[in-house]
Amino acid sequence: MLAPTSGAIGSTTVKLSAWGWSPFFQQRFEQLGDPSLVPARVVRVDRGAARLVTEAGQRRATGTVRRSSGEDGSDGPSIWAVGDWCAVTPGHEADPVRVEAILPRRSHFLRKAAGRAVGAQLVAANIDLVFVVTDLAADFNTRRLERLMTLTWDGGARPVVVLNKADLCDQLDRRRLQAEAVAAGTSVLVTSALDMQGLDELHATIGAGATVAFIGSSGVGKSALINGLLGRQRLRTGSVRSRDGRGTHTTSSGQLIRLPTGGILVDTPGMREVAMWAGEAALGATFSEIDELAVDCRFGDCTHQSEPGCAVRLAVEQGAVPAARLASFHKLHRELLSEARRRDEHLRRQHERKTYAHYRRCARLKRGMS
Ligand SMILES: Nc1nc2c(ncn2[C@@H]2O[C@H](COP(=O)(O)OP(=O)(O)OP(=O)(O)O)[C@@H](O)[C@H]2O)c(=O)[nH]1
Ligand SMILES: [Zn+2]
Repeated sequence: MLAPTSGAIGSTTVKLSAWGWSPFFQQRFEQLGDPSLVPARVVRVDRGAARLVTEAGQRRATGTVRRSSGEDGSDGPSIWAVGDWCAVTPGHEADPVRVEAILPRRSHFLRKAAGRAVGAQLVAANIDLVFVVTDLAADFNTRRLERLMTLTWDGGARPVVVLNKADLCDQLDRRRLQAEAVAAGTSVLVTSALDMQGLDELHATIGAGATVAFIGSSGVGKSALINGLLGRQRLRTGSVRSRDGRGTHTTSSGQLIRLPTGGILVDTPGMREVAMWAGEAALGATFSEIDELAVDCRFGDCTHQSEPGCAVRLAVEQGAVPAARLASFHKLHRELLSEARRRDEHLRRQHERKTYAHYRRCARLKRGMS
């Protein structure tokens, strides 16, 4: 063995198994065959710089990955993300370490690259379990559940469905059955973050050393559940602002947080966009025949509703595509649009709060000076 799972290199001793180190990664690490390196996990990424946990404590890393570590000598990952396991040069507390290689990932979650860039961006790596959260009130929608579960499987992780806000629901059994019907073998948990109900089951689902994340629409109670798991106010769940009773909050940039009962939480706002992108991809994949026909629509951004020269509606008129099929395409499209709108609203409120805080600070400074 090149690296023990626990040992004292510096003054601190960290048990890496508590951070998710497992035989899978141990084996990949040993394949590198370099006794001068130690394993480390990326616990935080801020503007490209990484914080890693090693057996000797936390270390910083900047710069680039030195070499690839793909299986069979193929190219390995070259840009780190929260959750990545790496092989690094051991360093002293204040010195940054050098990341020699990123170990092959067990799972990875992508989002559309930001701004005008095209392609995918890695949001988080090596997540074992994803809690797919929906609420038992306004958000409940089995097709969305299906979509988020598929996205989780595709990323390489295992989904667990969480039906939150049980306190607001008077048809619990019906909803649970509906969810179980689409969950097909995946566990379905019922919770109320408000009443701290079902949190023990949530805890029990997370094995020691398992890395978990939460996805789901805005306002379903992900932050409230996370606060419940942490036993403290990790993410600020805002006061109720809008008339539909949804709160607001802010999260820090991507990081891993140890849960008090074992397990590691991936806390990154990027997971929100992972779900968004999956929605768009699902639309194309689920309605591939409509996607193909749309190439012949006169307008590139045709919505197949009332535009002239629409090849999709023509196909419906000619009986090549059932009208019900186009109707469900429109329905899913509307759902995705409203999810996007909710997300934009969330970002707008966040921006507003920041600006407001800035003005208050300025005003305080001015008062202090006069
Ligand atoms: N009645 C009830 N309200 C809840 C429950 N869980 C969360 N809420 C409320 O729902 C609102 C949204 O909760 P959040 O935890 O911020 O939701 P979120 O999923 O993190 O939302 P985003 O950050 O926008 O993605 C808040 O006002 C919470 O207090 C619950 O179990 N029951
Ligand atoms: Zn069209």
